[in-house]
Amino acid sequence: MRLFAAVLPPPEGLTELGHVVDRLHRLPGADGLRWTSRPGWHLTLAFMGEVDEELLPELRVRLARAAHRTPPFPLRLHGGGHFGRRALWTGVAGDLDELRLLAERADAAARRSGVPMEEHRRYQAHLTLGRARGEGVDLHPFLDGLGGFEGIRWQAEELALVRSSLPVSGVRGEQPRYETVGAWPLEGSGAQSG
Ligand code: 2AM
Repeated sequence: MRLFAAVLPPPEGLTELGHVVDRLHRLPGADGLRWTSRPGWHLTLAFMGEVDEELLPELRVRLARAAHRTPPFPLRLHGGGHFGRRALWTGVAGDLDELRLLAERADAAARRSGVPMEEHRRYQAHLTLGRARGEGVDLHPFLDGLGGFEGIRWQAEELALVRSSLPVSGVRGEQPRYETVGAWPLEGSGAQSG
């Protein structure tokens, strides 16, 4: 199954972001983006791709350990950003060091469980809001619309393992379905350890 590790913002944070994205939908050019489905909004920590079922027990144990070592930490959704002309996202502020460390631990947990992980890119925390349907989509109006966005502050308290099922229908705009298949509380004491 196709899996990734993530932090899931709380419903209040997502509702608030939803109001901002509603406004983006009304901007000219909004049809040029495939907007991500709201129930699936997440902050990816580590993307694993297809994972062999037989690796799951060990993966779960190792993700639990990663969560156990990480203390809860504050985050908020913040502003906007983009990857080239392809992806529009909202960013994150707060304890980004702890978030990055959790991402590294989730990546290491997967790797040590035997999941062939891609080479490390610099971790850029983001929540994808839309992807360009084609070339030449101007993301500036949407970035402007996200510019002043400051979400509520919340406490990241859980590491989630999410299953992504890709659409098979071929219907235009259909989104992957996301299902949380595991969640472990962050229960570190705050002293950083590997
Ligand atoms: P994205 O939002 O920037 O596309 C599920 O697909 C999640 O894993 C998405 O948040 C996606 O990030 C992230 N992801 C990271 N690397 C990926 C890859 N190679 N293929 C698909 N998704 C990837």
